[in-house]
Amino acid sequence: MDPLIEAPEALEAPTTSSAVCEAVQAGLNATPKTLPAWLFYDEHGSQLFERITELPEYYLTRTERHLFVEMAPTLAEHVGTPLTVMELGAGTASKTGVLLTALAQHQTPLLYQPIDVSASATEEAANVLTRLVPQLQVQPQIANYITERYDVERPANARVLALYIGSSIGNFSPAEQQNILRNLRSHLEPRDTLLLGLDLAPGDAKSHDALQKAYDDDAGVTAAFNKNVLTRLNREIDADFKLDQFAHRACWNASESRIEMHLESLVSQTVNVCGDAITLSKGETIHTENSYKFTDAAINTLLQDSGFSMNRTLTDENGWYAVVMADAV
Ligand code: AVI
Repeated sequence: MDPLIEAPEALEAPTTSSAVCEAVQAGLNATPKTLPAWLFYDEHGSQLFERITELPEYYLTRTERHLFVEMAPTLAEHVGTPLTVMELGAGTASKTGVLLTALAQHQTPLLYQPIDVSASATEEAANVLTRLVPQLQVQPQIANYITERYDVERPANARVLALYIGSSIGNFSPAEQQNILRNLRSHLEPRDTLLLGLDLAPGDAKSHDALQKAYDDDAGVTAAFNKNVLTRLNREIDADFKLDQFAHRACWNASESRIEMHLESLVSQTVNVCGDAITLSKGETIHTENSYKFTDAAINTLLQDSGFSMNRTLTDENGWYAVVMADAV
């Protein structure tokens, strides 16, 4: 497929080890040092992420699921019928079942179009969802929605409900967020609906401490998720990171409105990466992830700049997380 959005290297997993070397060396020779975010999601990293979503401190997944249960009837009424549902980065679609169950009560059959880079995750989603919602017709597309073209099928007269949930948008820079939504908008028509899940910025409702703990839990699962990128590099490109010489750090960057994850070098050391000797001083960090958090004003601006208008926002009783219904204009 043709590249669609000019994606920074950070978003695309290379397929050869020399390309991995090139991407990793570029990041580790930069100032400050960085590693690309795709490194998180090997098999073990994906399992660790699943465990993160069940942690008491990681409120995002749990809260979003509750909001879906609460809003499903209103959403079904708003979008009406005939309808088709598509989802960007659907993965195993573990939370989508709640919405599809409600929507399928108003329409049979219901066409669901998950788009994801992982064929195995999409297959699992199709199996689980069709058992849960027998009226569902699942039509998956295997594509990287950041860098590849995708299609949205529209059965006669149907409105499209586009799902982009799980706070996935938060792992992209503001420019990338806008590109993703603008590209999505180009597949939609006025009166189609976007359902967007976003994590809210700390403030009166959510303390910095609560946010910090969501990314640095007591059981150390997020620390293991972060350090797993080093294990992956040791295995895949024969690097020699010593895991006990790095510590997981999560910190709030107020001016960028994002939580950053870093790996801090606990000693002065040299690491060999693809024949390159990388030196790290004591206390120096490797920046591994950004997770942007949104104010109401930022959500409005992002939607408006991408061709949507906010219809309704649902937040949990704590005011920590938001699911936004927005109409294509
Ligand atoms: C996948 N993404 C929405 C998660 C987040 O909250 O930004 C990734 C994550 N990183 C650490 N914990 C969870």
